Amino acid sequence: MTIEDFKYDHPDRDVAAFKRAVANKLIYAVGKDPVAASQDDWLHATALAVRDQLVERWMSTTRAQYAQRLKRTYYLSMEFLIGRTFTNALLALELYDTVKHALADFGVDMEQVAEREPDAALGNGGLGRLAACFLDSMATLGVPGLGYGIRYEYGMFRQNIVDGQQVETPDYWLTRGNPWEFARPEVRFRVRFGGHVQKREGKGVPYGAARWVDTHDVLAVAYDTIIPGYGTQATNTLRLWSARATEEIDLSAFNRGQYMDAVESKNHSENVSRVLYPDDSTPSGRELRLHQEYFFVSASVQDMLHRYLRNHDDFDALPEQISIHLNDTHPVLAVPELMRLLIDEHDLPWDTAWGHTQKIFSYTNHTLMHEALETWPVEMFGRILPRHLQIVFDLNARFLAGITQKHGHDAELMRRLSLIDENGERRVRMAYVAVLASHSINGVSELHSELMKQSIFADFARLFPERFNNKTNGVTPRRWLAQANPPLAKLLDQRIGRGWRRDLDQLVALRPMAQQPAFVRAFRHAKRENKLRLCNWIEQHMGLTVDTDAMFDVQVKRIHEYKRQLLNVLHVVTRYLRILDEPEGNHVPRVVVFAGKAASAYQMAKLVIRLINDVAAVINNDDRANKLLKVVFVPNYSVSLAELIIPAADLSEQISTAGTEASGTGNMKFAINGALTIGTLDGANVEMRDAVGPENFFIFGNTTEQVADIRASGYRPADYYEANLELQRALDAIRDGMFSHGETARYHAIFDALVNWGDHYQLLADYASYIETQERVDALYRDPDAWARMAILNVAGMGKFSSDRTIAEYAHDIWKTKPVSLG
Ligand code: 26V
Repeated sequence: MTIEDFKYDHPDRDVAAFKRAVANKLIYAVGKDPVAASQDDWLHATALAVRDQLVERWMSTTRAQYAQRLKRTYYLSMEFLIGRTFTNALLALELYDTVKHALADFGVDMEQVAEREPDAALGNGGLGRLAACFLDSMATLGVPGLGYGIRYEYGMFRQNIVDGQQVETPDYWLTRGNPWEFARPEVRFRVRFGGHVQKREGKGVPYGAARWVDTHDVLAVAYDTIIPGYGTQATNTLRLWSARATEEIDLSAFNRGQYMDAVESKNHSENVSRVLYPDDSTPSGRELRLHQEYFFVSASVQDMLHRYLRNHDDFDALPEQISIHLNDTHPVLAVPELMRLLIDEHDLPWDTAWGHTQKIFSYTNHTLMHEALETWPVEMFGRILPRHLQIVFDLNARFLAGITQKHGHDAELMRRLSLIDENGERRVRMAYVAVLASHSINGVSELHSELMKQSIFADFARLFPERFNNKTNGVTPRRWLAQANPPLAKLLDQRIGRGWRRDLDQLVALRPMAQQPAFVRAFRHAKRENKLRLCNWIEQHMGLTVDTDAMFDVQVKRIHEYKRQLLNVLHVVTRYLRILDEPEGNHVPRVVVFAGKAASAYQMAKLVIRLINDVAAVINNDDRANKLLKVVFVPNYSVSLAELIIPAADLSEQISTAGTEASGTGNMKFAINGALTIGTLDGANVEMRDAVGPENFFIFGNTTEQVADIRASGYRPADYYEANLELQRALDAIRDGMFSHGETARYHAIFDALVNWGDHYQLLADYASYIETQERVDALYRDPDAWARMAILNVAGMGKFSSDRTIAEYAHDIWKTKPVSLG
């Protein structure tokens, strides 16, 4: 049979055809009588019908990639923070109105149904969401590739706020099944752990080759999701691995009558893909995490080689055919895994394998925070992955020998460059393995890429300057503008056409419109609609009434000391005290919105959440102030909530200590949606300010250099506390129980961290500048048209911050991939 003879029902796209498709899915796939169908059933049926529309694109993309023998990029990431898929797919397929009408004919409200979809929250924050934006852009640009990750059964925990405090509950997102994925039970690879290593010798066996024996094995089973491109037939694939026991149950144990033991060991193997680690600040050091990392990269690399070998019979062309990108160090084990497979299983000599490896790998660093840099104890590494430890040791020995040859013996330099940290318990430095193995190492903003070369990778940047480069992050305008902000998207379509979805630079056409009163009015109207939508949500879900005309001042992101939510709180408290001082004063009304999760073991971050909620409770219930100031902590921040909150913001808070936020991507999402930014010269804020003009951007605080100088010359936060009476009052109010019913112990740790224990992130040093800048923000807000004009100029300048631009740079500079061409 040829493909031409293969007949099937091509899914039509009109309302009638779509109604039939949904009806068929409801009955034959979901198995529900329409009279008994719930909203979840309708969602499931509709999702399956929508997915059908993606399959042909997917198959023709894959076929074309093969036919054109294109180089593929494999994007390895422990996290993909996808969020919902339904609305995104409808927009990509331009089926939104069709499906809405089809469902309306069944008496089903599409928007309500869409709200039922659980987020795929397979990530912590910035790094995971970036991976999701990149998949979208790769599909849209036709970059041949695949995202590889883990199909966690439990995603990011759900955050409940109980008595003002964070309480975590598990996020079992697969309860009702996942209509978007294709299970591929036949695509499975054996992943081995433990055991020991034997030498292999003999004819044709390369020097150093080994056999890895007596291992505990787990199977990795593939699940594929189609990632649609926008304005193209091209798609991308996200392949996630799920752990299965190698045997259904251990029969020998079973026969001995130890039924529970047998089943338990099966469960144990399958734990590998059970749960996302919800900490993005400190590596847990837990063995399960190392198992997860190796599990998914081993399956992925085996899968790549398997695909390559389908149309090659040696490895000569491997570097021209594949490129592997490491999203931070979490997938770095792919390096020794590729080496192991090439040498031990395919008999390549070490030097050939290493030459290929260095051409294939590239690596992105996402944080300079020392405590976030991954290292694994040599003891644990060797116990779980004995062969990989040998390979890392060999790499290290060869690397350091080469250095000695070139630069002479320098013990101090060796100590600094070694892949093994020998200070105290010996540990493998994963970032160094990544740097050594990669031909490209990039940071995620200009500032961060520079700091990376001066700090954590200083020695390597001197050795291999040509490897280091910058790729400033971006966000997908499909989700973060077209989907999240229908009122603004519609206005843009009317005034500048629809092209901005695929070419965000077209937003510059808005620049002259900032001077057109009619456009300014329409722009303000769109913002107001988004604010109303958020007001309604807050009213319904939190029972709080907020004023739509107040300035919506928003900080939503993970809770971290370096992101300085506390600085924001200090401003809120200062504002509150000013209102109490001068009830009749001319205050600009504000609604200050926070949202974000704290890692469950991060006590200080959790205390910050509690403080925000306590401050909110006091201010919101104080009739002297609550017309002018409200504080809202939106629980359980997620991609879906970001899509609701960000378009409603007037002011975006990007206030990390300069030099600490690698890039930020929330900052971009806000500006694209017409918020003004108050921020430090940190991460991508610097480039955003340059893109929109400094006169349209509220910068405050010390620069990276000033922060470093202050630290070096002995920072004394108590001096700032003594000198600034308003700061002192705000801090004293927190310390003395104004927000904790007079309970003075509750926030002592916060007061002390700032005033007495060194204020590591220099909040007090930036406080005065922050407050003064907030006053300028207020002044502008008093002139709503002037505010809107500036916001328009921000939107107009954001073209650079599309992830399409970022991915085009990766593809051109690093991966050297050509887009697929679809007839
Ligand atoms: C770090 C760690 C460290 C130990 C193990 C578990 C774990 C899991 C996740 C992470 C990620 C931290 C790095 C991160 O998310 N960086 C953020 O990356 C964004 C995308 O490049 C960037 O915009 C943010 O500034 C940066 O904080």
